[in-house]
Amino acid sequence: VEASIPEPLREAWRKHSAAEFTSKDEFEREFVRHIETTLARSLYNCDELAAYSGTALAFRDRLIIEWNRTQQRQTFTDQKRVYYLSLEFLMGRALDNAMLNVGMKDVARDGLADLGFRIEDAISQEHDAALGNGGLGRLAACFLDSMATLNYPAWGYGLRYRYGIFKQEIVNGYQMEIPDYWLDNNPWEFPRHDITVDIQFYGHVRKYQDEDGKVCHSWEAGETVQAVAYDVPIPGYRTKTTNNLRLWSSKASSGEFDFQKFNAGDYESAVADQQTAETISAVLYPNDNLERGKELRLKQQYFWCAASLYDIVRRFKKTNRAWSEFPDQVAIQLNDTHPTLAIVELQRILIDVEGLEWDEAWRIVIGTFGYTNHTVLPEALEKWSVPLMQNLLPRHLQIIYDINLFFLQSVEKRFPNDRDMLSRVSIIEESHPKMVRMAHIAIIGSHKVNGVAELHSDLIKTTIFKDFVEIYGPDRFTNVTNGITPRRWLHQANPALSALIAEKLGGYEFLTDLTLLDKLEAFVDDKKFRQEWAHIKANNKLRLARLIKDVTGYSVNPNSLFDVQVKRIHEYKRQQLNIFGVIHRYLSLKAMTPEERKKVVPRVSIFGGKAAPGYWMAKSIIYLINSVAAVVNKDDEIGDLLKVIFIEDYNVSKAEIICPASDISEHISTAGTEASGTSNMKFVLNGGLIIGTCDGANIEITREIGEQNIFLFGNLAEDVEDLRHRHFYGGFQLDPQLKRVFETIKEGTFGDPSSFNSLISSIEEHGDYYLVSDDFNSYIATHEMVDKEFQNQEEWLAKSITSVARMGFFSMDRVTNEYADSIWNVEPLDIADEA
Ligand code: AZC
Repeated sequence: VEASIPEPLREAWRKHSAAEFTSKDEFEREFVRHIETTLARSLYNCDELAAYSGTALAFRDRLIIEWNRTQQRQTFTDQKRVYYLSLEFLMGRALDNAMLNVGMKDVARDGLADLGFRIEDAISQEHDAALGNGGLGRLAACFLDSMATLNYPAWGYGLRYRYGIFKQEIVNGYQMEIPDYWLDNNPWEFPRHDITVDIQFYGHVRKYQDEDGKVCHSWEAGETVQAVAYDVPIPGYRTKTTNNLRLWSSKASSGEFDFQKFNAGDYESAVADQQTAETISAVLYPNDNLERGKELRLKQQYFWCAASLYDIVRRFKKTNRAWSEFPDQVAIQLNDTHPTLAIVELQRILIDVEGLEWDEAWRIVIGTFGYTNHTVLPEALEKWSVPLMQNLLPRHLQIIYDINLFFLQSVEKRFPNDRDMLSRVSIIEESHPKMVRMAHIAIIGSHKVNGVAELHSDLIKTTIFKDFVEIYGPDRFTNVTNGITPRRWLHQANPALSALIAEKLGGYEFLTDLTLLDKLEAFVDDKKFRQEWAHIKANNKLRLARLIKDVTGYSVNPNSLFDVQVKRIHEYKRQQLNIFGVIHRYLSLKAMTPEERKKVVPRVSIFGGKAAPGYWMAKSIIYLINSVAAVVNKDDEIGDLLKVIFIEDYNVSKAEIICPASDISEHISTAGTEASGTSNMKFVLNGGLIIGTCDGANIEITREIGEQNIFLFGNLAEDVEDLRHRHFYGGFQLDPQLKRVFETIKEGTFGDPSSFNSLISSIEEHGDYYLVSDDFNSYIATHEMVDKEFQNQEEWLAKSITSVARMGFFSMDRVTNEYADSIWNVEPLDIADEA
């Protein structure tokens, strides 16, 4: 309160309050001012990086103004807020997005041209903000964009990693990992050195009685680390709302610097302690769909949850409301189980610090939280060892045991004498050591649990969380099928297509109401429109061909069929199926006569994606792809008929170039393993067709666009269990075409075959868990159909246009509104009548 200027003095402030630039001239003035003062450079010393910085700083000023106003507006109206807790935010670049959202990109383009720069060159200087692994982190970023665009009062909370996801380099065909130090020249974050929270770890719990004789608990910490807030403005598209993403950075607590050591002359070890504190937010764990139970990871989780909750509770307490109103003011969404400790922490604050009774506190907790599950893969389900938790968070472990006790008591009442049920649903797994099952806490402590596509949401109800459906009834479980933001994934990534659509629909309203795309279907037979559509795809393919030349040195023929699979490398996503298919294609081409080859559609098989550094099998897949590329791409007999490309360091900004350029993309996970997938949506929205299994959101994409517009193949989720069983017990026969592929590899066609032993033996000998052999035949047959249909370009174009027209359902805005209605119970802020 003391920081607030008294009313009589405010006039002077208002007179000088910052104003946005509104013209090209003003933009240029702001740009030059930043170059000359903020950056201390000049027109004699301004390279493209400086031009990027100057532009970003000019736009940043605009965002800050709107951002401050948004925060004031939200405080003033005091509506319920949403807090999205995610350990990952895969944001990509911010400048282009900010320019498009503010609506001043053309102004900036002209201004930069006056000053000697191409806007594209400035944009491409920006380092991706890559604080995530894959789909889960990118979904969080799409949420932020959509919540701001729809004017929801919403905050994101995450960690400010010093190192984001590693940079991938391919050296002699192998993946190498380079640390991604991304914070230099990052104008988008604001350190808030005044917003800090001391976070406790270790220590012990002291039990005592208060004046009324009530038994209380106090956690006496063994170590304290300071959380410092860094804020990132999140502009909505063509709205005044600019929301906040708050990222916490760890620092030695001011009291922590060990003065005894210091005075004893042990300066170095005092500094070393300081560095230990800083390691908490140092690095993003690079695993996608895999948990490894490392203590530092648990520390990250608690550090971030505790700091965020402290902040949320502090904000709530300023309103002087009764605690019972907390869930009417606050909705917290848990992006997977990573923030589950927030449930325990809120219960701890309410009972230990605020003195509420257990039951009242627990009602508040459940009313506040929602939990989104993103995977059924067992290796990704988080469990923490009890001894580890006991040591790091002794009070939280007690509370977890109490939550479990009350829960199991209630289950026992409803299901007497079912001991198996009790041990299955218990938060504690009775293993050695005992483990805390985080998903169970998340379900028990939330009022809604959702999956991310229909099949996935059904699967969690019938498999991993079946018992909880019996206990709570089906209402606690729901589905919200994922989506993507059309701002980044159509308008920004594919400006020409966006402009063509706008021309046909009479404006850009489709960017905020994607269902309007359906009006495009009326133009499917319009000759000129088709030509323009085809022309845009051709240009996007040229742009990708240039990127390929840049990063791999290979030239590809842009008239080939571009076949793309870009995503994290994982056995369940089955890049191995794809590359085995490529080898099969190569063998078929080699066996053809020159006459036959003339009829073949030339193809470029494009791969991209990172493997977790410790995931040997995924790394072998990358090595195989590159080994096949090395042989095929220099085979003169084959020439343009087949090229194999691995684009290194796949990330958000590369995805923006790749997605608009595909003819076909591959979403070919073993049925029942990919919860949703979101790149499938990006490719279709950009006019690419897809080949896919009946898995995740592919199923709903098919329902929306029509099954004649998608290439589906492979076994169904309901048959997977039987098929797996047959590999061990039912006379399984390796697919003969796949066998031929394996023989070729074993002959050494692609180099030393021992490098690929484990890849092959996992299928031939170890049960083929991902059913590569079972799906191989239909995969190959479906690719033959793709070749055939691609030759009829008119039909292909019709499919492409029709599909885009029917993609309205997959807008992130639909997703955000569904969460708001069915999980958060929040309303957007009405900003219409404001000046
Ligand atoms: C991913 C799913 O694998 C992917 O199918 C989904 O589209 C995405 O989440 C967004 O919901 N999951 C993860 O990235 N990670 C975990 C732990 O599930």
